[in-house]
Amino acid sequence: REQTLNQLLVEMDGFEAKDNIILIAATNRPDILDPALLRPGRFDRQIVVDRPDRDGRAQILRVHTKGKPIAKSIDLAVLAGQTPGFTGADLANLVNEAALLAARKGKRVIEQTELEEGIMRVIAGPEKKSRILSEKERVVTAYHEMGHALVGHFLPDADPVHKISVVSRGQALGYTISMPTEDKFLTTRAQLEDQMAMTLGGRAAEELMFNEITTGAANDLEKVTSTAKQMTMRFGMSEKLGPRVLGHNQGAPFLGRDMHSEPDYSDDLARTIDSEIRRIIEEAHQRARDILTEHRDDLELLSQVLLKRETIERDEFLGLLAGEPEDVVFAERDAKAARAAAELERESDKDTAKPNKRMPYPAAPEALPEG
Ligand code: NHX
Ligand code: ZN
Repeated sequence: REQTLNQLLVEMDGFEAKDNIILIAATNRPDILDPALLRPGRFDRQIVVDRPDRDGRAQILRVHTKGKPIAKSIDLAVLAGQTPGFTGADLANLVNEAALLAARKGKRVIEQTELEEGIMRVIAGPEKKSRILSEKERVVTAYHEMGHALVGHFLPDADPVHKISVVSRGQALGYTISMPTEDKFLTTRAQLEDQMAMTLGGRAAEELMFNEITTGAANDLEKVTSTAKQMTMRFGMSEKLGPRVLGHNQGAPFLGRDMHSEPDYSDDLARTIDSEIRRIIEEAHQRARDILTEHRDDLELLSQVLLKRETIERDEFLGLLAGEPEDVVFAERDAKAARAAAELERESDKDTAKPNKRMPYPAAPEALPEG
């Protein structure tokens, strides 16, 4: 590595102003670059490539859908709005997944359903229909997910609930997706607190309904612990500790150079940090329990609907909470499913007559990791 660096510096020193050579390089470890590389006359401009914003995502989607048969009804700006936090690679991936799905179904164009499934695959991985849960596990999963959803719904500063599902995807037996309404650059303390309560809503629902807890909340607990730790040690959000940073590498936790360096605070402060992290998590946990206790009827009713329907979309969730009967809430989806089934029937008849009228590029279903 040293030799590469030295050779690079030597070569760069050979440039004359008249050579018209611009050298561009990229790294995802800016923290460990040798300072010699960044001196004037060497790499002297830095362009930070952040995650794209909504407009950036629309433009990236334009690039990745070029040459792919996208239905005319698809608005890439809307799709960009449905993918906050996605990177360019995520967007490329979602379009590719959607194209494969459309091809596999023998469709001529990629439609909204395929794009939505593409989004879900990027967020949570492909569906694992083959993972068969026991009835008890399905029930626990439904209550766990509905716990997240209800706590999120009743807290003003949590992101709105987008989709709730007990269909396995990737590592997860179920999931609740909440999404910010717009790109966020700053997060308030209230937002972090509500987000933590929502994340603990799954475990809290298990406690209230079954007086028993499971290993399933592991990932939720990791998220909550990390948030509470950052609030205390990085964002100065503990009144007891004040607006200060505690510990090293707070700027880039995963890029840290010296992972095992000494703490920069006393043993005494370490105890306070621990107790603050603990207090923040316990308060979020208690808030989740309070909300679910208050809305226990909703929890029971909606969890049963979730068990039956497997996935609940935002509008359906709001309808059910407003007291609309299940068959009314799902009328649109049921009608659409019936139409799609009829359509598929007709399409497959046509395809047998004219087998060449399929999508122009090869479907590669065997390339998809599907459980
Ligand atoms: C297992 N998975 O490992 C099974 C397959 C509480 C109903 N035996 O919190 O599925 O138990 O709201 C990355 C992402 C472990 C790493 C997810 C490591 C999940 C998901 C455990 C639902 N939904 N948990 C959830 C869940 C599990 C796990 C992970 C991870 C459950 C819960 C996983
Ligand atoms: Zn969970």
